[in-house]
Amino acid sequence: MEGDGKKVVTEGVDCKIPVTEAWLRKHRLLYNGATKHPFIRSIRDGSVDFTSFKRWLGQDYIFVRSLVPFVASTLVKSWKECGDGLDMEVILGGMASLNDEINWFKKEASKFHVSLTNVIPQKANIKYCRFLESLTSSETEYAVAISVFWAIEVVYQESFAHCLEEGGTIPQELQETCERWGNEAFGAYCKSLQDIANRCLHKASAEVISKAEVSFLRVLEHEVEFWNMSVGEAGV
Ligand code: HMH
Repeated sequence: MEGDGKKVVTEGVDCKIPVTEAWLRKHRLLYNGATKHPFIRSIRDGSVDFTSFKRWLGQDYIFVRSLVPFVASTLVKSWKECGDGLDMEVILGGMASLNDEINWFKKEASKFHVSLTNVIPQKANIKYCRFLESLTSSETEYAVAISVFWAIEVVYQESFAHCLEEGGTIPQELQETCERWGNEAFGAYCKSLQDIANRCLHKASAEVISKAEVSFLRVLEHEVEFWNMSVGEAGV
């Protein structure tokens, strides 16, 4: 694993390819697994099972709520590290959109008759939330936290933007869901997070870059497990 990380340092820094770009090239298969999962494909082609969609809705509501403290901890790190305060504004915008998301989940859940008050978090969700919680520590470097935050957001952005691409036949009831994460403004916000991550990684030590890469991979794995869980393939 460490050897892997060192290889990226050379690719990412010496060849002047931004570090996150190097990761995306190196881990393309896993990244595509997270962004073009059968669940997402089924939304895109309209064959989605609504039981799965409702399961995803309830579980993601729980996930988004536990994303908030992680993003808050990243915000604190940005405030401590970044002099001009511009990073903090991007992350603050992210927190504001999480607030909107939580309200949207409530509205959407009532539309689909999903009760959010007694959702039992499933294994994949619990594991993902625990992973996030482990990263809220002040010992987690800003470069690691911001890379993770970018990865979490970009997976949803790419997944739902893929549904909206030409040739898709999304069920009308799910159009709003796809637009929520697939819209251009959300894409621009993910790009801002990626730029911040690249800047931090560019200045980071080999050890921190390696740690950030491992965390990036963990996010992709958790995302795949989260989709699997939504489809109903994972144990409760
Ligand atoms: C599981 N990953 C998951 N849920 C989300 N809402 C996002 C990423 C994006 O916010």
